[in-house]
Amino acid sequence: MKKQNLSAYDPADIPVLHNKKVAVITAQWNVEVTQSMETACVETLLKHGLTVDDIMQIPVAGSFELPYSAKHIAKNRKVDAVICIGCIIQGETRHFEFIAQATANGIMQVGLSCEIPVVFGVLTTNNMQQAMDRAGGKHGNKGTEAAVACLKLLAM
Ligand code: RBF
Repeated sequence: MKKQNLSAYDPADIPVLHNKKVAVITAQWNVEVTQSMETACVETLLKHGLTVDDIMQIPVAGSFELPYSAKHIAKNRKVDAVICIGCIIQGETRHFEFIAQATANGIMQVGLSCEIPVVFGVLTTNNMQQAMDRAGGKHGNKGTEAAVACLKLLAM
């Protein structure tokens, strides 16, 4: 089966969008990873018609805070979509499974309940190397992919 890697997307597949407001919420745990994803995400949104004023960048403590803040922004600010960026890395304890599960479920629920696109740009990796490989390394940048997913949903 063909591997899905939207980092190498065809720009022609994505319409240029105007007057769309997007919030990019970024967890600050493993910030070297999430910062790189956020930058790639914002650059991609800017390439496809959004302006700096259309993009709201919001830092939150960790990935566990992403669902609540996504819901808060979706309900209280005039945004057309929310992109959640985070990086959860497996440690010695079971925190990984609890945080990853809650974050994924929570983000999905916000999208369904608020009825706007809420994109899951959260890495769940075994180690830092796997995370770096996906944040501008050999597996592309999942921040770019989150932006592409968002733009495609906004164009639906
Ligand atoms: N947040 C992340 O975004 N990525 C992590 O890898 C991560 N690891 C954590 C490990 C432990 C043991 C704890 C207690 C928290 C961790 N968090 C992580 C933070 C979590 O998402 C959240 O910000 C805090 O639990 C406060 O609600």
